[in-house]
Amino acid sequence: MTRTVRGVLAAVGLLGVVGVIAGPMAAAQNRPPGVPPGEIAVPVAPESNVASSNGPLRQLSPHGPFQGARAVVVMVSHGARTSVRLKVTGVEHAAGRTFGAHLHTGPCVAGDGAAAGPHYNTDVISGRKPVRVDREHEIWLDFTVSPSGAGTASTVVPFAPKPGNRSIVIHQDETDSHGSAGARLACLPLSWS
Ligand SMILES: [Cu+2]
Repeated sequence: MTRTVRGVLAAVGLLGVVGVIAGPMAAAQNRPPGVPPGEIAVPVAPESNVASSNGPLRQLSPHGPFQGARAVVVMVSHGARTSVRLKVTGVEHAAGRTFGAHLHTGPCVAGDGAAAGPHYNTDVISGRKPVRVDREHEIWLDFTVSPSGAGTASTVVPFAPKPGNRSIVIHQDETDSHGSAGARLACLPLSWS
């Protein structure tokens, strides 16, 4: 197993998305013929795709509550099913508040909220009409900040987002039924190919 894969699996475990990889991991216990003892085959690729990102949030609003905050996001796709988990830390002064968060199509550029583009919507990307805007067709990760200044969110969607230089954008408000969540406050880049 490469260092990269081990790192990603550690991050996945940390975030509690282990259920997603428990199947393949369990399968690996039955060593296929030809795999020497002491080596573990972990069939993560090609049927699974893992993308992750971990670091300081980039600020999209000059005096937003996410100055100095960090986030980690892990996205695991199995065929047409994708699990995404987000954890934000370092927002003690916003304890109790709920923020909207989504996967957006464009990159995460500090000071430029528009660069992130619209929500990643699987109907829009695949040209299906009418476009449905909900948590089944977009990746919504709203979170509420705990007293210790952390927030987590997870979602499972029935599609696999296409690769690109994308971002998780955190908004000022909870996401409403139309997918709106107010001003863009911060973002975390999420790129995969
Ligand atoms: Cu958004």
